[in-house]
Amino acid sequence: MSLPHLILGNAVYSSWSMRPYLVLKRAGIEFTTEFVPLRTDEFRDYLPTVSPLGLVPVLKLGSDAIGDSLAISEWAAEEVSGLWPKDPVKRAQARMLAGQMHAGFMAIRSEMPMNLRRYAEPREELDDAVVADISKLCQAWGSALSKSGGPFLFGDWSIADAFYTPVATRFQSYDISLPPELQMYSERLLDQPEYLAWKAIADAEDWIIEDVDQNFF
Ligand SMILES: N[C@@H](CCC(=O)N[C@@H](CS)C(=O)NCC(=O)O)C(=O)O
Repeated sequence: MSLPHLILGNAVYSSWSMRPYLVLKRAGIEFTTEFVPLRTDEFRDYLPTVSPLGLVPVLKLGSDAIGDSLAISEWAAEEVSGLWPKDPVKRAQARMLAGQMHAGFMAIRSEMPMNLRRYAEPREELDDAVVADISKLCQAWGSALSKSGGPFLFGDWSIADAFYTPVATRFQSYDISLPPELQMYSERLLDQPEYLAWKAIADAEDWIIEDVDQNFF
């Protein structure tokens, strides 16, 4: 049987792609990768042939495909223990926070797109909806970290931390100031070997989506 094969979008912009990459790496699962540039004919022609949803990320397992960042992460957690907290309540809470990132924080996602080429460039003005999302997110991070004592949301690193790593890049890109303990957590996420491996791929990537790259509003 061939290795699991993870099909991904641009490392610079695709936050959904980054998440299962971090999880599979942390799990120590051996896998191959294939990056396909978003918003191109190549993507539009190819993805529907490999993914039931026509989106990245998609994990190919032989003739099967899992096409969603959280579903791929759940598959990894079935293969390898330790990706969710052991304690059932903490595990449910970690799933709650990962689920909230997967389904919510829409203003952060749309108004502060992930762009790993952007560094400490604040937006001129933050919409009220973005400010509200940041405040909700800080509350969620703060309460998990104060309960667990850190260093990660539920003590040991978990899938919930993978799901918030792209947010940490946005905080850095858009120079969002955070309370000191949340700033430390955010920086810690960006100091993990799995993220640094992803960042190295992004740094070597020369695909550009102009309206994201030039959107220095
Ligand atoms: N809920 C999905 C979202 C995946 C998603 O929206 N992927 C985007 C890229 S980051 C995509 O494939 N876009 C392609 C398109 O819109 O044509 C997940 O968690 O994987």
